[in-house]
Amino acid sequence: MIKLCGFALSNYYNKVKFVLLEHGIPFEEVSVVPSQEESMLEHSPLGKVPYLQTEEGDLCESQCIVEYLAARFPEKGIFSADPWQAAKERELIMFVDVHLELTARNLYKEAFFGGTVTDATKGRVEKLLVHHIAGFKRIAKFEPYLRGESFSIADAAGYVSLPLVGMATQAIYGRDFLLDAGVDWKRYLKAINDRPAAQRVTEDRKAYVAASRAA
Ligand SMILES: N[C@@H](CCC(=O)N[C@@H](CS)C(=O)NCC(=O)O)C(=O)O
Repeated sequence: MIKLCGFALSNYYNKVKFVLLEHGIPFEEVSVVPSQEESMLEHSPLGKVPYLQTEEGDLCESQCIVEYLAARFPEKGIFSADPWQAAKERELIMFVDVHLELTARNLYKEAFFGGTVTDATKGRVEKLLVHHIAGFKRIAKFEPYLRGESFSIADAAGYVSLPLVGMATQAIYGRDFLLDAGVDWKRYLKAINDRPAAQRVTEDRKAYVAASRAA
């Protein structure tokens, strides 16, 4: 059986978990935290999560994992069958993962983990994020889903990462760049929260946070 390795606070772990749950693909969760230990790097070359353990070996990078799942389980229809629709889903995922989340990630140390980020970083991230969010707005529909009236694979990425972009910018700049740009990610989350797969991802994340606080 496929093993998904990582932890429930990780947005990229949750992106893959959402896809597995949404499509009823059997999997086991294995609790792994990022590290630079050789024993970790043997599985995930940058020491990041998630990674997948399959009968054939390990695979890292959430989007590569999603693509693998789509190819291995074609009957699940993880991407739209229409090539254009599927390409537009991939385009949105790229915007969320790379242009928005990866840019905002430069702020997390101070926004979420009690560290500090230089003013130079804050200035650079602000310029980039404002630009990237404006671009994202041109292609994301929010009607109520990213691609329009129907849920798509792009929403697995949006669900787990848009809140981080909003919360990180709120924490660092005192204003939520997404809300400021008219991207109502809170309303968006409510639409996705109807889905049992989303509910499970969120419940597990909250349980993880509660357990960490109690420890
Ligand atoms: N591009 C990677 C990003 C994965 C990633 O950044 N994971 C975080 C947890 S959410 C991590 O392992 N961070 C530890 C590190 O960067 O060393 C993916 O899509 O899987």
